Amino acid sequence: MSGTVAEKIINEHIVDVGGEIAPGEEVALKIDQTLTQDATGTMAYLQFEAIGIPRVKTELSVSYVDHNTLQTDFKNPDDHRYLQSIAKRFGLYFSRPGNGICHQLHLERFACPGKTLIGSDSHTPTAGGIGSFAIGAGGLDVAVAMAGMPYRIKYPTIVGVKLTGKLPDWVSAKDVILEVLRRIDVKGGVGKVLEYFGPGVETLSVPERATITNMGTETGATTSVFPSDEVTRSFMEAQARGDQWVSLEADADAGYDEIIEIDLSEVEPLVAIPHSPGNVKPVREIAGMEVQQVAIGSCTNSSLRDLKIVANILKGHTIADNLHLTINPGSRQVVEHLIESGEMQYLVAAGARILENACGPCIGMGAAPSSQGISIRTFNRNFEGRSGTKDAQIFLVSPEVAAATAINGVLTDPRELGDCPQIEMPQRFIINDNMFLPPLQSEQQPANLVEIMRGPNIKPLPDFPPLPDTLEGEVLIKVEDNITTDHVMPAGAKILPLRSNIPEISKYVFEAIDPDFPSRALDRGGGFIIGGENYGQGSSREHAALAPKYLGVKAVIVKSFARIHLANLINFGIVPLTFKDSADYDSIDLADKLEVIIGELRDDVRLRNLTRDIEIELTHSLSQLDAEILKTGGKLPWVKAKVGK
Ligand code: MIC
Ligand code: SF4
Repeated sequence: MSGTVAEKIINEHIVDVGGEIAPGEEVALKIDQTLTQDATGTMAYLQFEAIGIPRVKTELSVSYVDHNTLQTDFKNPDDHRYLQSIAKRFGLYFSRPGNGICHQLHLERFACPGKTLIGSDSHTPTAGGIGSFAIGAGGLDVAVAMAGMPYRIKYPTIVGVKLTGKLPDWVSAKDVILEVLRRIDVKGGVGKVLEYFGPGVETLSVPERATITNMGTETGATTSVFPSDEVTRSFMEAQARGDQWVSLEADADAGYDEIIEIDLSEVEPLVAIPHSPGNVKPVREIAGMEVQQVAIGSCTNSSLRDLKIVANILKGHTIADNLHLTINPGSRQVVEHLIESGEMQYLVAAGARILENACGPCIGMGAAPSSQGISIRTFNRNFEGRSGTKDAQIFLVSPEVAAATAINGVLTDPRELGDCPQIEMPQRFIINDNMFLPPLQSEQQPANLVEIMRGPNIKPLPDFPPLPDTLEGEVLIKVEDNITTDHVMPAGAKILPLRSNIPEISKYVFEAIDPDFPSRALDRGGGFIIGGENYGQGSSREHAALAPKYLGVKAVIVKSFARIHLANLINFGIVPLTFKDSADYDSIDLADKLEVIIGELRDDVRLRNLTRDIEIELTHSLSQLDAEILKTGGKLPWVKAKVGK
């Protein structure tokens, strides 16, 4: 059967088709690989333990540590110890802190063309750069996949992004994905896969492709994918993984549901301005703005290619007096190469602060900007407050723009710097896997003797009772469009260490918008959240569902949802409902008393606003299985019942 790359991988992995195979219909996919990171991982493995399976059933599962790397007290190191013992006990690879950022490492060492991967991190589609079908999911969905059960997605619409031409000097992969975001914005990808094709593809290396698929997440897409071609083969050979390469291209007669065309030779340096990755402008339009910080790194732009270009732009310069420059390399392999080639010296000599191989400032783990600071970052998200400084302004750019800005002290279009340095990539990467602890083989020490190390920060999961037919309570908060999971459940150095302690982390729900929310929710015995379009965009963190659940949130009623958050709400027994008529959003206010009759969640749902004495119709996108899971109280009790049988 002819098809696109995405169709080929999906069709090869379908284990169950809900109805017919058509966009929007649910299909269940066999999952070959999983990944977790530490900020979502502790919860995912607590859930995996609760399911009660003796060993992961995937081909490969990796537990990375890259988010919670500040060790200001016992909490993060205790969680890391827990993760290490879990990996040993249940048959996973463990990537030790300092090894690097999960997505960069997975691309280098494990991702394979044609394989399915789900990860408890929204930027898991980074592996799409190598031709893997890689999807971000909540931790519980990853736990369930590790237990060998399939992962359900709505069969996506496949958007073909046709690349022609070749990028000019000073323009790079980040500008390509910013161009995509400029065109389709932060919800233009919902329900879709962005599949890249055309003659421009072969001009991009695998890490450049991965920058593009990584930040496809910001469009709301289910995933993004590139074909696996000779460029992929060379990358895998250079990583000593040539034997894992397979060719994977769309057939000549494959049809895309929609097509976006990008002539790479026409792309120019772009910037996403505060506070959305979709607010994209040419750098030249706002160049000259004074900057207090430049931060280079993150899973979008921390590959060897990216840091080499930065090093060679900075060579012989000193960073401007008015700013500081931080650099987080994506992996230790990147660092080892920069040391070997001498390029690390250019970075250090220019005045860069070399931070650890981890997410770092991207998730507010240090290097917060100054008050009202302007920070130019190569990252993927510029949501308000995410940097750790509420009134900072974050601008997202390519490594070339970041380096040029670090030299000039003002936002700079790098084309002003004259000739673009040329970089040389190694034929073979330095392979040193000593920061990965491989899974125990069954003939080694029996895994069930491995002691699981639980620190006092790890609290048991809350209970999830079945849902009644009618939900009652008051409106606890009413929010606007594009609310991110960073709004619902903030991250940063202070809150992230509480990820394995739901009662504690719940105290910060909606902290930046309405700090009284947690106490009000508990006081009122729970209730409802009302929101606008694209509610829950951004991360995969299930805490944005788990913590509101703990506070008694019964349903979230909005104009539309982002994909991963919608799944997380279902997983934790919060009913996700949408207005049948968006205008009804205006007929509900804070503190209104509501009655929502959900019944078995088969059909539309009636909402009675007791305060205003009106009734409105709500609807939902729940499959029969979703409805069953919700009524049981969420996915954990549902899976436990299944495994028990
Ligand atoms: C993010 O970039 O927001 C995170 C932190 O990586 C999250 C995961 C998390 O909240 O732990 C994500 O993107 O899924
Ligand atoms: Fe880490 Fe930032 Fe990437 Fe999230 S987006 S995985 S915090 S580097």
